Amino acid sequence: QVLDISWFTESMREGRPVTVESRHHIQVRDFDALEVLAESSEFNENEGRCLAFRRAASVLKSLPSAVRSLGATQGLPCLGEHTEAVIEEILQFGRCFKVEEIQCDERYQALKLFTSVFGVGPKTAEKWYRRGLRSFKEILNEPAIQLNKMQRAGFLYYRDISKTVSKAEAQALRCIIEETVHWIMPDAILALTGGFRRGKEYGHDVDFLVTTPELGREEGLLLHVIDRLQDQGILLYCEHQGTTFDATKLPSCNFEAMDHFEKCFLIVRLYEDQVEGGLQRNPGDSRAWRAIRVDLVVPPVDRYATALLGWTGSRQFVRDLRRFARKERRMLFDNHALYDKTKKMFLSTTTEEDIFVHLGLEYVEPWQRNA
Ligand code: 8DG
Ligand code: MN
Ligand code: MN
Repeated sequence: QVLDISWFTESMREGRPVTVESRHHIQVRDFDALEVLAESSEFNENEGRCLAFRRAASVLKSLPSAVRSLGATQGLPCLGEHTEAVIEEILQFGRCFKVEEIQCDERYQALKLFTSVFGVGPKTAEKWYRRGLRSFKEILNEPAIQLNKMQRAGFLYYRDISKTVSKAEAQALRCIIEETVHWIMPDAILALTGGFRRGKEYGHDVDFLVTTPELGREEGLLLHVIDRLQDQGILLYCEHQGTTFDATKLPSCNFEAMDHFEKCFLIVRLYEDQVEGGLQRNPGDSRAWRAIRVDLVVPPVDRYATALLGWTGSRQFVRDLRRFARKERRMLFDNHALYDKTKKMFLSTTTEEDIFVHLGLEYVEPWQRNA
């Protein structure tokens, strides 16, 4: 089967971001193989190669149907020789030996396991691996290892927060957060962001944006929300970061840069009876609640649109869009602002649509941003 990809290559030639609809997430194997290669490159600090594999995976994901012959990938952009070789092998043998080799590699296995803990990044994981540690048990029994507060929570709630969050659970959390925020400030604005806004059925956490109709009234709101969750007895962990936002700064050129808005990373308790259809469970679980990771971000209202776009993701889509803005439009944009380098001015953005208009792109719906 040969795919008609002319529309696709045309739009890619213009440097447009790849759009991927959420329904394509059911397709597997080739993307999984590329994800293993991307991850392994990340562990080896080869960022360029890591991005190349992720970009190739998102191009494959965006195709209207699965690749069944090598001919079908001819002319597709972003597929380097490594990726071509992987696809060829999978098509021919049903598996990729390089990928299997990585999956059997002791270092890859350890780093993957360690970085699956909330609060443990590749650097810490590497440090533990170099010490000869290979399992959670060894880490927790090693007296010389000092876990920080986030990592302790990561281990404590590991079983719960490493299992997926369902749409129904995200919806239940939305109700809890909404009620809490509106109890404090009835006209506050709350939006569900992240993967669930993109229509995903499952996620690893639930992300929200909170702001106020008038600029400045958001100050102090998040701490109040945190207090209130604490009072309800459902706050299991909280890391609060104050704002370091500077309105005079130009948007970052680094496509990976995190934002400077006030935010918190939480672990929240969700009860069975709050979720329609019940909780996602591990076999043998009998508790009436589970722990869930929640992110709350509070941009000032005049930065709401850029913040919403950034936090809706996907990471890959936003990275592509920023690249397009810089390379094709001489514009810089991040979660804080959109800046036109030719006109040397900030462009005003009230809605996400405004951002696409400024970039000269057709609006891309959240559910099409699953690259
Ligand atoms: P998932 O939770 O279902 O795994 O997917 P997700 O919702 O797309 O991923 P996420 O890790 O929860 O991040 C949501 C988006 O937020 C993602 O595109 C990256 C973006 N993001 C920012 N700033 C920050 C930040 O400071 N920390 C994190 N973790 N994500 C951020 O724009
Ligand atoms: Mn998320
Ligand atoms: Mn998140």
